[in-house]
Amino acid sequence: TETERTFIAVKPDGVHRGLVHKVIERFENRGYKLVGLKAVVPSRQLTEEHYADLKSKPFFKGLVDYMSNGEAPVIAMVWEGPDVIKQGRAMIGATNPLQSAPGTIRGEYCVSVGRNAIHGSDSFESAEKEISLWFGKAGELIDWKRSGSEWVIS
Ligand code: DAT
Ligand code: MG
Repeated sequence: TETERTFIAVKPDGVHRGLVHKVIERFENRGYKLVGLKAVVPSRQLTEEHYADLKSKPFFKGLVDYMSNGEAPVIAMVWEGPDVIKQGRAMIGATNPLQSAPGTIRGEYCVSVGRNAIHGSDSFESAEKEISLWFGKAGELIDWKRSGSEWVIS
């Protein structure tokens, strides 16, 4: 739907590498609306919940360490607009950057699955779960109308 929302996060490697503005630029240019944004050093518990479906994977501990060690924050965002969950995943590219198409964020900026710079919700259910996990407090998400949105969404 037009008011569909997804959780997008620039991971610590992407923050170190100065990619925050590149990510925002792509979503903003396309016409999506930013309804939440913050820098967070996630606790291990938050990170483990976020990646709960990967708990049994051999890389899980390393993944949680790197997300939550505080060497850089995670830049957490919620973006809204038509089909944004699926389109956001397409804009990000395949999990393994060596399989990410040129033109996608990972396909432009990354070469390693353990340093793939960005997260995006992979389904409606994940988006709901991740948005409430990272932006659970009242007032953290803003309902607003982008000026000129009638020239972007008909
Ligand atoms: P995605 O981030 O594309 O949704 P995922 O949910 O399967 O991918 O995995 C979450 C993150 O875990 C991924 O962005 C990077 C890390 N990861 C996945 N597979 C990995 C692997 N084989 N080795 C190291 N890290 C991996
Ligand atoms: Mg995933």
